[in-house]
Amino acid sequence: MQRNSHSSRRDFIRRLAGAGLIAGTGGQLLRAAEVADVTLPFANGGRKLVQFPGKRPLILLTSRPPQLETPFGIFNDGLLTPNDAFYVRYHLAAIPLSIDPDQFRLEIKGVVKTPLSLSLQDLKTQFEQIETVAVAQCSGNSRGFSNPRVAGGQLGNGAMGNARWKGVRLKDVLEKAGLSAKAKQVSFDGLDTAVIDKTPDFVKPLDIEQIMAGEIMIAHTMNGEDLPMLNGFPLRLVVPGYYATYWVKHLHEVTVLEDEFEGFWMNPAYRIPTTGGGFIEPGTKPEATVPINSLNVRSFITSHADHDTLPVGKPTTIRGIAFDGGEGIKEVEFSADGGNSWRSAKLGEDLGRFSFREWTIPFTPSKKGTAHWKVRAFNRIGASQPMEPLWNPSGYMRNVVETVEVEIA
Ligand SMILES: Nc1nc2c(c(=O)[nH]1)N[C@H]1C(S)=C(S)[C@@H](COP(=O)(O)O)O[C@H]1N2
Ligand SMILES: [Mo]
Repeated sequence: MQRNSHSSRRDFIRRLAGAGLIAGTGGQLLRAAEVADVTLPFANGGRKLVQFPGKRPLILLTSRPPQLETPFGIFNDGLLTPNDAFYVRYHLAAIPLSIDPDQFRLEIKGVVKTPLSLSLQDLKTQFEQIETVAVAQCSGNSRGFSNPRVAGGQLGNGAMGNARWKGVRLKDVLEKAGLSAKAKQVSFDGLDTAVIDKTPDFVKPLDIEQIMAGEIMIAHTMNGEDLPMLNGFPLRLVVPGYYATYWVKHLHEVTVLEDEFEGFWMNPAYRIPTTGGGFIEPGTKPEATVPINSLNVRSFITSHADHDTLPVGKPTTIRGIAFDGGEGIKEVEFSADGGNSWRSAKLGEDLGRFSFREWTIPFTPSKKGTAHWKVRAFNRIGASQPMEPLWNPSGYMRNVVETVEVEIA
């Protein structure tokens, strides 16, 4: 839908006109068309494929606020997730549906020497432009597979995506405003708001030290186009290697703080147990928690899905993706026999340590029957994935070694 900021806004509004199903968002109406039924592979996994403005048909979790998951097959089409296929997650029902890019301003305030009010033009002309390919993954991606089941959006594996983000360093913008020596954290607020007063506004903070490392970006461009409206037009925070809960969309207020930020979306929400890589004994309560932070290691087979049938004796190529929180993927192994024996896969093009990494392996099925294919990845510091699923009460950070069950005929 994006050609430039103006036409993207017009297109968005025009597309609202012709559609079917109404997905209310606060005061305004967002219309989306129901396309088909799909089933995710867990109890109550029946879903609709629904087409929202600027999006191809995606798996509907909730319409108010919009929560859409990417159909898994799309991850086999290429390493970058197309903008119109990228998942959507909001917490608050009053989301912006049209934003005038000429009027839009990003405010930098709090303990700074000079508060700034930056237009999109200012951001694109006054600061060095940088690019990073990075995976955005929801903390609760794959939550629907949790056993015992847990509360929260029952997501399959499609609440993730990999994009080439372009924008400016958050660090550069803060330095232009002039940081106080007392600065401890920075908080980020987007234009979406709650419909009910009692619901806390979605605000997330990050530590100054992390920001000063220079990787965190205020992004205005995604895969060469304006951000889609539903993915945060016109600006979003990109925090490479961190769960997407920190990647604040429609970012319009950046506040430098002397104290630690305290808010609902940091506590009690989005916390993980301090022990066991964020996991505890299934069904128990954590003794202590910390805010969720870096992505753990994951890998998937994308070329084949459960119940695919393959002819015995015929060579094929198995393909997939792997990623982690930024150490970088070092090795991917594939097992055709349920994890008894493993072979190294070939890694594809390296788009950077925060990106999906492609892997492929040639394989010829040698005997008929049901086969359990598995894949596991290792990062550069030797971290990998558990053979059995691990658990926490919020269903965050699932990274079990995935299995695809195929029939060799
Ligand atoms: N303004 C705003 N930003 C937000 C959120 C939100 O509710 N509002 N949700 C966060 C969460 S939990 C996720 S997983 C990602 C989803 O990004 P996407 O919709 O572009 O896929 O946005 C993050 N940024
Ligand atoms: Mo999320």
